[in-house]
Amino acid sequence: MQLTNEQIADYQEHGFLLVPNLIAESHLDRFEARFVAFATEVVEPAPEMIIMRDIMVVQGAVEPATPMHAINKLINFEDDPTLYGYALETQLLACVRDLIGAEIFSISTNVFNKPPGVDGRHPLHQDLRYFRIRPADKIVATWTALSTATEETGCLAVIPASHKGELYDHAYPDWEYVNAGFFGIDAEKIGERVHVEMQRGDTLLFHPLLIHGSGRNLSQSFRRAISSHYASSECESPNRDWRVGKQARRITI
Ligand SMILES: O=C(O)CCC(=O)C(=O)O
Repeated sequence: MQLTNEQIADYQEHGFLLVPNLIAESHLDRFEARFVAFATEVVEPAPEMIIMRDIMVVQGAVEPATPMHAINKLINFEDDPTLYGYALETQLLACVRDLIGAEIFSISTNVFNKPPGVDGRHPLHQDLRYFRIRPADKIVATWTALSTATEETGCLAVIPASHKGELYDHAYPDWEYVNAGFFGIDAEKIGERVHVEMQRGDTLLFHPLLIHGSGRNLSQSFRRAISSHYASSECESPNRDWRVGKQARRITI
């Protein structure tokens, strides 16, 4: 076991758990360098990988200072052994298995890049909105800071214990610039948000019903994170078998 019984109880009570210093510095360097290589087109994207540009850049509202200032995220890195090394990190898998059981699949992967100079907010949302598999309690997200994440740089904000509620309707927020797929909920009445400040290498584990989002990056540096979702092999989906989906990978180590 990687997590203590107290940590597991904490996760179950609040819907999230911060595990400090989980991933080695040298591994973070490797993931970040690989991400930059993809984002700057030094390396061809792996199959299925998508590199997304910030909406303000796409619409010409800001001129990115460097190519990295144009990118908001990279998704689907399952076919890149370097980045996917994140999803196979020993300590990370141990935490995930402590929360959802031994037989697991990774089901989605992301690198989040929040550059300075753009809006870049991620509205409050629940990740279950993006998944058809259930039960929710057998799915967990991992989000590891690749840079210091503070309120100033646009760290994650969560509504503690909101995972005990329902899956809310999601829609694009009424903001001038919203990145593609960044759906949100009207969470004002649901609870107080708490900012989760993190150091590089810290990992947040969170439940797919936990309401969370992130603010603007008001600093001069990038706020980056690498993330994966995992589901127990016990999960089911309504139509086709999710286990043979393009992004699903059985974890065999
Ligand atoms: O990294 C961010 O700013 C947002 C991440 C997020 O919302 C998520 O992992 O679901």
